[in-house]
Formats: sequence, C-alpha cells, structure tokens
Amino acid sequence: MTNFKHKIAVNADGALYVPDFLDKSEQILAYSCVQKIFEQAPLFSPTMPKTNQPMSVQMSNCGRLGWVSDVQGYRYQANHPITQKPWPEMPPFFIQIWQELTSRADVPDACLINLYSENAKMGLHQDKDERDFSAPVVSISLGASALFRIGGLSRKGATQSLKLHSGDAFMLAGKSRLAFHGIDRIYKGTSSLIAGDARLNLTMRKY
Ligand code: MD3
Ligand code: FE
Repeated sequence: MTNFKHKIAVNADGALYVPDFLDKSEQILAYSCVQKIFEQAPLFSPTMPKTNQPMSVQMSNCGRLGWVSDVQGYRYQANHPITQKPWPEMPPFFIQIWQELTSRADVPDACLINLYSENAKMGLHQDKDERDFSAPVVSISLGASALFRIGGLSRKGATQSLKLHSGDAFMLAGKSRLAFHGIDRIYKGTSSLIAGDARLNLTMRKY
C-alpha cells in the first residue's frame, strides 16, 4: 500500500483520488476479507424508504455499526437486518487502509460493502446519515470498473465523471464530504478479481 505518489485532487475541495492504491496482492487480501464478512453477514437487498423498492446494489457491513435502508428509512444500526447478529469485526487490513489514507489514528465505525452486478447502479446522493460530517469517508474499489460521478453541494450543479478501477481509493474530506455522487454504470468484462464481472466498493465511515 504505497505512498501517495499518485495523489490527485479532484474538483470538490478535500477529495483525494488515489488510482492503484492497492496492488494486486492487496486487492486479493481485501477481497478475501470481504468473502469472510459475507459468510458471517450475508448480502441483503436494501429497499428505498417510503416506496420499499429494492435498490440494484446488494450490501453488507462490518464494524461496530452498519448502514441499512428499508421502508422505514436510511440509518446505521449495530445488527444485520436479517440475521439480527452484530456485524463482523472490522478487519485489521481495512483499519490500516483507513489510517494510511486519512492520517488518523482511530478506527472507522462502519465499513459498508456494496456489491454491483453488471446492471447495478447508484443514483446521485449525499452521504448524510452520519452524526459527524467532519470525519472523512474512505472508498476502495475492487473488481469490475465503474463510471463514478461527483458534483458539488447542490444536486443541480455540474458534475465530473471518472472511471474507477480495481484497487483505486477515494478519500472525501472537507467540503467534498457532502458532495453529490453516484455510480452510473459497471463495465462488463473488466474484473480479473471477482467472478461474474461484479464490482465491490468498500466505504469506511465514522458515525
Ligand atoms: C463522495 N458508494 O456507498 S464510493 C456509498 O462506488 C457510495 O459504491 C459508491 O456512494 C460506490 O454511499 C461511491 C466513493 C464515494 C464514497 C463516499 C462519498 C464518494 C463520496 C461521500 C461523499 C462524497
Ligand atoms: Fe455515497
């Protein structure tokens, strides 16, 4: 997990994009951590508040808290929505990634794991279910490549599109922490890490 020789700032203030942050062996390690988490905390299909329509992305979490969504709303909770068990512990490797990217000595409260199949996407949104927006959010992409879009603090503002590849990292801090963002599409046939062209995204957060 190399230095910051690729450090690149994107439009929204405080955002840091680090292409190839994880090399291949580190991506394999991260994926093996995820597979272990899925055994203890199976993927669930979140649904939209109010309409209860399923999202196209499947999810799980690890850490003290996990992000869930159902007809009652978006929230963080300590237990898996189906098994009701506590989320698996945050793997030491994830904590190491968090500390290296953020230069913080603490541990994230939650790591949300999103699984995108070929046709999944995530509409433009802000991450604002946390109590504390002063902490950064760290994101790691694994598997298939994706078209990521990030804008500003208003839904209507200009956006910038960026292709995210396996091993790429993002850190959203400062003003960018509340930037609108989403995933427009997954690129078929671009994953040598995960079977079936799937994409995984890990987002580590403080609550
Ligand atoms: C910009 N995930 O889980 S990660 C999410 O690829 C989410 O699965 C996307 O948006 C994914 O909420 C994007 C990159 C990311 C994560 C958090 C952000 C970008 C962000 C928070 C604020 C601004
Ligand atoms: Fe988000």
